[in-house]
Amino acid sequence: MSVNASVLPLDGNARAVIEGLTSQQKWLPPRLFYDRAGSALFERITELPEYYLTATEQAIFEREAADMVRSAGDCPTIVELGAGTAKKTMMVLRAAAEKSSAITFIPIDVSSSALKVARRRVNRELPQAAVHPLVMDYTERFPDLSRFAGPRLALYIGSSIGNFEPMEAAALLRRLRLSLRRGDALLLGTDMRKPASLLIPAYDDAEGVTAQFNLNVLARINREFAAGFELDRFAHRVVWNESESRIEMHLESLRPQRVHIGALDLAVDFAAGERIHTENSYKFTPKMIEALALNAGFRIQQTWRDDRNWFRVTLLRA
Ligand code: AVJ
Repeated sequence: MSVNASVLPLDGNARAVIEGLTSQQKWLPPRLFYDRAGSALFERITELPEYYLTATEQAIFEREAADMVRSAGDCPTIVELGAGTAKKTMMVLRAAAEKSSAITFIPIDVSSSALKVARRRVNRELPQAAVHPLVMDYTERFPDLSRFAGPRLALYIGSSIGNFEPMEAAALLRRLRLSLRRGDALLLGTDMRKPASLLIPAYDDAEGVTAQFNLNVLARINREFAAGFELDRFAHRVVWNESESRIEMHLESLRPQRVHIGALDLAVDFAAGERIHTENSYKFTPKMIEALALNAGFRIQQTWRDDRNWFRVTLLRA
């Protein structure tokens, strides 16, 4: 395989594609799912009957948002990591707006199309809130929040933290902790461990939307890096990894094949049955949440859950 021939510095996505597809165990980072098409597919996933996560967390927020904001205390600045279209966030924002006279909402996401929807939604439903969307990859760097009034409430919901391995997740929250001040708060949403018979369908739905979402990462590499992936030569695979407590998504090559990635001057060989590991989605126990919080320099203040105990929202205090 050859190296990139261009003299231009490679951006983070290009570097990830090269690193991931030239590794022994091939992988791609889950943030690559979220281009315009992928963000739209993710929105469809959240509406699938099998994908219980969104509706379950939504129900927790519907019932408890006022209590969460009461426990968090006065927080004029609300910052959300991986905000997406900020649908679930509205309930927290509304409750916060009732307590603080002026609130500022800073949604952060890698998807600019999703953030446009978020901004429009907040402007329409809560015109008194100031919105400052930031298009950035929060795994690479963190925004400077010092110019925004404190205390701050950070939101990291939807079990997005579940995409990271335990060490990375702790490092990410530690970095978040450093951009906050002592006394600031974090609401963390986590999908809880449950039987594989419930987990697998959530990631392998009958309609095949999650399969499309997974395969879209190859379509994106075709579009953005002039690659020649043929999508019908790969299949969506879902694995429950019990010992690691995570759902894994893979793309399996259905035959031996070579794929050229023009813009990266790269040729990638696949054996039949070889897989690209595209996502981990950790499923938490209370102990895992506790370890994560303590590792990152937060203490657990309060927890809210749904009636089935499938999902939790935990208030952490910096
Ligand atoms: C947005 C990371 C929480 O892991 O459940 C949905 C992404 N992947 N279906 C998840 C996802 C496949 C989702 N997170």
